[in-house]
Amino acid sequence: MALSKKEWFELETFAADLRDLTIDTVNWAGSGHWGGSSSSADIVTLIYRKFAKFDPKNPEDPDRDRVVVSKGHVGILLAPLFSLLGLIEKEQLKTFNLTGSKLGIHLDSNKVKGLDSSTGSLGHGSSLALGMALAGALKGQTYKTFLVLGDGECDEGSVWEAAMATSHFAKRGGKNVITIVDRNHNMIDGNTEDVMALEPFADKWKAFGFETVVVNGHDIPALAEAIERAYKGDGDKPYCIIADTIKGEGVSFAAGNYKWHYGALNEEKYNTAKADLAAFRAKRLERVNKEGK
Ligand SMILES: Cc1ncc(C[n+]2csc(CCOP(=O)(O)OP(=O)(O)O)c2C)c(N)n1
Repeated sequence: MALSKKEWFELETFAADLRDLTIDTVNWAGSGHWGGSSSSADIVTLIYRKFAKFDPKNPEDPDRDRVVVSKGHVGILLAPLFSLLGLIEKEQLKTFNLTGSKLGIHLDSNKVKGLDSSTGSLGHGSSLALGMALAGALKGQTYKTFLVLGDGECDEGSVWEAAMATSHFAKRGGKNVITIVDRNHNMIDGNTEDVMALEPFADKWKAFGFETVVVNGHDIPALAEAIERAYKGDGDKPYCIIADTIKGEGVSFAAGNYKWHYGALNEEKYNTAKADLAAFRAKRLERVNKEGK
């Protein structure tokens, strides 16, 4: 699928606004999970703005596509996302992770309209997503369930139990799960290959019965093409997209640095981050202008 220049531009702009509002939220909160938020920003933009049947005006529509962001420590990405979608007041973001706020560091689906699951305890989202897909199939519903995993999260054995079950139950609904792994190569305390080697990662997903593709997770048209294929879902297998990303993408001092898994911004760092993100937005929009049709 070729995105039109207009649509590509809109998606880039949304992703740039999302990174910008996320860094603002990190600043208001005093600290936050910037690294894994920025690496997932293009993935969630494409899910919510392009592919998922999800109407923010009717977020509880029983036929909506479901979304489980299993790497729930990126609540600080999801709250700004829901704000941009019109489901959370921007002012409320200023209370993120403060005592008494509805917006905890890991979002609570009982408090945030439109959020399909409370996540944060890594390794649980895969089973939740599969359960949603199986339940839908039992009820004769055809919705898809997007599952976003962290790569470090794949150290959890429960991810692989659920993966095995997802392909085993493919015909009974498992195939409606679309797995996207944010492969940013870093986790909380180091590079994934140093902490617990994942490679050959794509081969593992293939061996667990998934139609697997590796794609640049910051290239909107390439990622859109991979998601479109998974959404269409030809064949018998569930799909896994390994989105190759950069932790902390867009901010010079954080990009590729696992130490920016979680961090606090002083005024100087905040100003640098905002300037970096403005330049990052301009660079990506320049590509749209050059290559878009
Ligand atoms: C069960 C569980 N163990 C440990 C943690 C603490 N923790 C939070 S984020 C994280 C690293 C996750 O790495 P990854 O999935 O790669 O996330 P990303 O780099 O994309 O932010 C850990 C260990 C947790 N939230 N849940």
